[in-house]
Amino acid sequence: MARPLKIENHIIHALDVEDKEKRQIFRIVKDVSPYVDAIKISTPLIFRYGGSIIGELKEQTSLPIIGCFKVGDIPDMSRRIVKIAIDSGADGLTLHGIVGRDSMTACIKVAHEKGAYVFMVAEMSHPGALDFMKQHGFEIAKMARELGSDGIVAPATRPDTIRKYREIVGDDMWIMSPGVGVQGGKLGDAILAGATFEVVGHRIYEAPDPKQAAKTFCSSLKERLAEKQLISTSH
Ligand code: BMP
Repeated sequence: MARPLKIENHIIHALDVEDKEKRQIFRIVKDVSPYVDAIKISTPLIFRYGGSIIGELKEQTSLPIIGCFKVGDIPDMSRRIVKIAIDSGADGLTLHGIVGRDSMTACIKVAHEKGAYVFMVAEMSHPGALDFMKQHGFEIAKMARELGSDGIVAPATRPDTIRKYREIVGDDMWIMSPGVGVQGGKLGDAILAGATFEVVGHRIYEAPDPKQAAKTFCSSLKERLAEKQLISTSH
């Protein structure tokens, strides 16, 4: 059974550190865990260390590990990717909604059978998302809701759009919002617009002291939310 994703700090750390040695990676995970709600890993870490790294990370933290593999193949392959990622220890996964309903249905089915959760990417945070993806983001979010996805991914770099995403998915789905920090998103903007979690990568793992960086992100975000008296979005 997957580790539950609790909403406490509203921050997910993107642990994109395949260039580091394992002992450094484990140190970061231990240090940042009190200040974030989940650890998100991506494909480069798996290529470097293999799928067993997920289990090793889980020995360092009690937080859930989200495999940000943006699964987006034909239904049969998508299902197999989701299955093997969860069997390797991933508690949650990201899926690429743009590939369509049949693949997403297959992913969600196997993830839920195995007790894991999924975030469907509706719109990405980088400028290239404006080429094709943004035009379909709201439709993808609607599909995510209809298919029973647990959450969506929407950009912290365009916080204004988050309001519309929240309207579409309702109050009971998570919105994970990447793009805070190096991509230009400002800490707190996405949450104040309706996101559940903001994703922070570089600004934590590349900081001279990742623990201090995570602690500062956590307290700054809490202060900002307290100013606006925001009540946590529950799942
Ligand atoms: P950073 O805070 O260092 O920019 O990291 C952002 C993380 O969020 C990366 O792991 C990236 O793959 C992920 N991400 C993103 O930046 N934009 C998206 O639209 C979707 C993502 O998963």
